[in-house]
Amino acid sequence: DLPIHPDISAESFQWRYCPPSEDDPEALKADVIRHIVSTLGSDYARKNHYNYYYGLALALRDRLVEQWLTTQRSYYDEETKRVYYLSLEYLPGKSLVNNLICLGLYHAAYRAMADFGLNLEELTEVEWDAGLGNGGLGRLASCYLDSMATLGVPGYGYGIRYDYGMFNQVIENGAQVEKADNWMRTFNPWEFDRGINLVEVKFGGRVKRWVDEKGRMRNEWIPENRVRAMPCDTLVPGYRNRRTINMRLWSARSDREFDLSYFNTGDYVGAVEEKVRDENISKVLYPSEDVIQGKELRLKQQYFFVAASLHDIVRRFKKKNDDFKDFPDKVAIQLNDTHPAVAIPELMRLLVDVELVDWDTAWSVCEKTFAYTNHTILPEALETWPVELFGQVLPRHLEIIYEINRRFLETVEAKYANLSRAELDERKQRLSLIGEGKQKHVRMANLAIVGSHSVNGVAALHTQILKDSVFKDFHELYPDKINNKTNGVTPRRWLRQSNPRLTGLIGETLNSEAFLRDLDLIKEIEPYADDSEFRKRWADVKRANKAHLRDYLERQMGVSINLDSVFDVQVKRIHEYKRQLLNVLHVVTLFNRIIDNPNIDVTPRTVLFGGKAAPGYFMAKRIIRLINAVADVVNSEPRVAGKLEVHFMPNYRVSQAEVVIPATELSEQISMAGMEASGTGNMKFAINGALTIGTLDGATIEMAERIGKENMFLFGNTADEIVTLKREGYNPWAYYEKDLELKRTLDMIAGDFFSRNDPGLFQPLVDSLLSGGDRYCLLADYRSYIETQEQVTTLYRDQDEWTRRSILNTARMGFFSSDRSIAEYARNIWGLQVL
Ligand code: B1H
Ligand code: IMP
Repeated sequence: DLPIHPDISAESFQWRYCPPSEDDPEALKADVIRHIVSTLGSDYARKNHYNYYYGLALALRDRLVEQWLTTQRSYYDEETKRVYYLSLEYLPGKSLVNNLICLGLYHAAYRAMADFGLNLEELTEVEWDAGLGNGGLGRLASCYLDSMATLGVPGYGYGIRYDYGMFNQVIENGAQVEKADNWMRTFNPWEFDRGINLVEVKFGGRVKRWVDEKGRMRNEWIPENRVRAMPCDTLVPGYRNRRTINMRLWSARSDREFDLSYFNTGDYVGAVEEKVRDENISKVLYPSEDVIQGKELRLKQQYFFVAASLHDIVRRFKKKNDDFKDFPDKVAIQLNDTHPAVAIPELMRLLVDVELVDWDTAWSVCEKTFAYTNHTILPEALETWPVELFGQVLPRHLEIIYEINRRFLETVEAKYANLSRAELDERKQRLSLIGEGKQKHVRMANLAIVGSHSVNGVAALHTQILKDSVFKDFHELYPDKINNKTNGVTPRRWLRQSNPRLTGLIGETLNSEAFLRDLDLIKEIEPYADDSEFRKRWADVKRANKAHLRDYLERQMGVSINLDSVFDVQVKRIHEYKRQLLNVLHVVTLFNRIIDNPNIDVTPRTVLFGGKAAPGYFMAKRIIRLINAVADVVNSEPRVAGKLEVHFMPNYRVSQAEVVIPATELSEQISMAGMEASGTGNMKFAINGALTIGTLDGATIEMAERIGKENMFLFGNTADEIVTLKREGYNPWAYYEKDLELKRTLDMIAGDFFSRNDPGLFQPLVDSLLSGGDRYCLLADYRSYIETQEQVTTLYRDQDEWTRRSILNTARMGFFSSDRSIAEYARNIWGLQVL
């Protein structure tokens, strides 16, 4: 019989527990051939990967669209409440294997391709990652769509179809270079462009006011410019449940073809230029997670997709309803951070100006419809817009925001009538939707909080920080609004797809694949942690995954890493608060110890880094250069050979994560406590059996509560301790002066040990830690990190115990399925009953 993976036997779980689908390989083969000929206009006799990838993808799309039609019709027939997830970012990665798994067709396709003389795994290399997001926030949106489809939540994802997604990262001379991600260069077989259902979106202009025949004050937006939004649907199947939902991404299309005035004046080129300018709206994803840039184009992107989406939502509502009071019973809208918060004034505009609903009713509809998820407490990432810019792009919305604010501050006055005038004014200033200062600005978070019935954080600690500090005043005002929904990840992609070997072992052991739908069931492998035979098989899976990563890195970057070393991995966006630099300090410390003591009994380590820096983020880019410089020195030093190696893996993205995570033994989650809202990489690693070295931050805390602290490597100051440390006057110099190993490490970096040919290159990094005040307290956590890394080294020598803990980690991660997160959103925020 055919093996699924070179090293998975035909008797394994995958072979036996995938219930046979109705589709046999023969039917699939016929469809693939038909698409190669009729859709691609190509010759099926040419057995190239390109033809067969597209042929197979289109054959799958046929099946997806059939499921989608029945699913959507059932929503209409049952008049169910729908959930709209509005997000400026999605990170689906590749779709082929995911869709095969969800349709239950993986085996049929594997056999079909084998019959053609092709290997399914190789076909997947034709597909490009859909990288329409920065990182965690975008990938979370994709996991949530997967879970909505699987749980049968009537959900829709709305967003932007960027022509250029997240840039591709290339490393040249140790530095990050950004290359445009031209993912649309080739035809996208997963998408349906709906060129006839264009929606008009307006920008700029002015507001016309008049009193109508019934004596009503009317406001009408007279725009300066109109752009059209074209919907492109990507179908998202549930896991083997015949349900399919969709992600609807809007692409900007100019309206100018019909603007005859240009042609009349003979300015043809001018007309085309303006057309291109309009279409720029959906041209490119902003590649920064950390600093809000406040660019006009970004505001236009936000309004563009919000207006088009709300138009669609209202259209769908109106098919079966006519009273807008019923809107919140039929529609829930989740705002993925404040990026789509302009949806609140837009719905007010549609209701009040267009549908002529009275303000109070409209406002009550808004509050009941919207819910807002916050993903960050970084002050520089809290979104604000200069009032002037906002008014130029969205004049009517600015008026509406002012009116929302006027009424809101009135309720604040009433509520705090007992306060002194001065205290009340201060409180109003803090709560106001409009911030004063050098320049007046709209505070999008305040708007989102006031306009929503639910505000949620993404992990328990993060939510507590929102209540206690970032949104303290709002929490006092609305004690029931702020709530927690701890993030989760989909076990379909982050276990079944990325780690077929481990999935096979678990499935075979439990004699069921039900844990892929109900991850709580995975706890049933816990007793096997004490079974030495099982532990051996578990360790074999990890080793096979490590070999797979070694081969991948050999192909991608021409290095061959040591299979007998502990794979120590930090992959995530490069940011100072995530403290990749602390990891580097450990590497340099280890390097020094080995050089000092050639007979030292170390556990061999391979330290792997990956992640993109925002193109304008100087420090993050310099950290990448340091990692590469340290790697150069370490990897070419014969005295540490076989004991320590370091690599920066270029272009970290979803498909790379799928290879790296299952091979990882030590997961680095070392942000300064209180800074990482949740993290989701932390969950993916632990589900795949990595042990975590980490701080008590984000969802790592909740992982520790379930996995048990004794099965993780926790270190460093807690969030409370960091607050105290800073309040009492944190002084990094004190640590530098009293810790000789730390001093030596920093002196080497500042003293050009890693930058012989580029003196001073890393001075800014060391300055940020010393004279710069060390905002993220690396020095305060250094010693505890180093000592905890020593514990890692010691435990790794006891492979059996390491494996036992690895099994316990996986077994206790059931809570972190995105199915659990979505079920909580559905019950507590969206008012849906799920199972
Ligand atoms: C997260 C962002 C983010 N938090 C601004 N904030 C962006 C902010 O384009 N922008 O302007 C884009 C993204 N992303 C992450 O969300 C958190 O840092 C993680 O801790 C969290 O796990 C993830 C999902 O909740
Ligand atoms: P939309 O909800 O209008 O975007 O349509 C999505 C799909 O749902 C359509 O292609 C139809 O298959 C189905 N659909 C749309 N409207 C109705 C309806 O009124 N009754 C049943 N099915 C519908």
